[in-house]
Amino acid sequence: MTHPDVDPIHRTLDQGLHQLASLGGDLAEHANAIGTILWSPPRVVIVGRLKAGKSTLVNALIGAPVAETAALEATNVVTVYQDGSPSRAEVVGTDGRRIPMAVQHNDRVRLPLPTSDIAFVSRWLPSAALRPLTLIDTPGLSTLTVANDTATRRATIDGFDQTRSASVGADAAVFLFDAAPRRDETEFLSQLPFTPLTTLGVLSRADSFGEGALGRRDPLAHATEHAGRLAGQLSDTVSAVVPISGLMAQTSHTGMLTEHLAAALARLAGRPPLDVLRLFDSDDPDDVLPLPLRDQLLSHLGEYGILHGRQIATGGAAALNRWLTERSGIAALHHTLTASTARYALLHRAHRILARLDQLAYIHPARDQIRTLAAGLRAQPPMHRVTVFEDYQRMLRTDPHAAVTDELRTILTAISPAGSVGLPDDAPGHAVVAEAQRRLAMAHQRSLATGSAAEDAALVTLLRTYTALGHQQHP
Ligand SMILES: Nc1nc2c(ncn2[C@@H]2O[C@H](COP(=O)(O)OP(=O)(O)OP(=O)(O)O)[C@@H](O)[C@H]2O)c(=O)[nH]1
Ligand SMILES: [Mg+2]
Repeated sequence: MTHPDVDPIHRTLDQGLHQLASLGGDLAEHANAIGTILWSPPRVVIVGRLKAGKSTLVNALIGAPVAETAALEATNVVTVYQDGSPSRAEVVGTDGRRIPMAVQHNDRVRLPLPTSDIAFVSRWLPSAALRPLTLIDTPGLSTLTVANDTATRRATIDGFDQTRSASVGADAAVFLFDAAPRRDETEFLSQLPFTPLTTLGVLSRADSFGEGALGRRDPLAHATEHAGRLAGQLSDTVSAVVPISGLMAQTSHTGMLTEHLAAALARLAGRPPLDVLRLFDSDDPDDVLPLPLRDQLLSHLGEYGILHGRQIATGGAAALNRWLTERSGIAALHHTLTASTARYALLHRAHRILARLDQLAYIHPARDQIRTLAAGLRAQPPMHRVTVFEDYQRMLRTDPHAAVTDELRTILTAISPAGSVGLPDDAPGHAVVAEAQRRLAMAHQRSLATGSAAEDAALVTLLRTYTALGHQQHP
């Protein structure tokens, strides 16, 4: 992620907010409030079906067991995890009320309001992992638990339209599913204000994928293959699908694995696999492995971790931890999240800031000055990418399969001028100029008869982009 000090979008927005504050009156306060968005990391919301493994993954990403994952207990409030000291929490009511709460070490947060009156809980904890991204855990989507569904919807969808006090203000989503996502899940996702660029698919529970630990195929390899297929099928929804065993990642990343557990697991090395699983299926006392230890191994490692990790466990907890980390898929997820999803989440965050300015211009007596300021901000060269992103977002809603939508996405994902016009990154400069001019002519042609206001705006942006590319000297 780009450091805010050198990120030109960040710098431009910061200057804009200073200008806003200098307009005087209560605008300094407004500038400060909007500045809080600018100075906090982009926010990634984790969504998915009930028991998909969301909280487990949140713990693995944070590196501490802070989110509730008890097998019988579902997450029932939306919780925002952000870096900060001291460790504390604040409940935000659906009426906008904020109630601070102390948090005891490793203690559950006791909620001061009924869950139906809670918009979300803000939870601060000192964590380097939360510096680049704030993570938001949500109650699982399910037709069976309407109350939980409502909480997630309110915080992620409805909050955007209404007072915003009930909204957690997310910039990107991690969408968790096992096997294939169901229709109601993809429908829910399509209602979120995200794009495929700001939505990362995660195939969860990869360690029990397909036939599971005893199947003919390795479930992790099978899940990887399936994730690739799903990414193709879901390309209208997600940027990629990453397979993950949240359980193995959580155990290896939160200090849950102890030398004691590794030694217990090592005692099973060499036993036939069926014998091992039979032992875990029964409640019989066993001299080699007492019942409480068996339960602990199962809840920390799962069947796959037990069967395939027991030989490795003979080398000790550190070796087992390394193996769990490597097999879990957490590194790939982390990389995609911070290198790709976060990049677009930053654009979404800039969009949220501009939207707040627009909203302020709508209600404030100094509306003309604020409007001029916002327009001036949008016209600055570093903000061009944000405009492209906003147009892309609008086009996805209006006409996702239009050629214009595709061109906007190409520009957003390009890493070179050549890429922006759909050419290979190493295409020669004259070819880039020629293609930009060809696209410019096409955009002119198309702007004579557009289908919507969104397309009008998008074409203005495309014309600006191609005009610049068509005049430049490209190496
Ligand atoms: N084998 C296996 N089990 C997992 C994995 N991830 C989560 N689980 C188990 O699945 C159960 C539910 O996990 P949670 O992380 O609480 O799921 P959730 O999506 O947060 O659930 P809700 O908040 O109730 O919607 C727990 O018992 C986890 O230990 C995984 O990758 N592999
Ligand atoms: Mg949960």
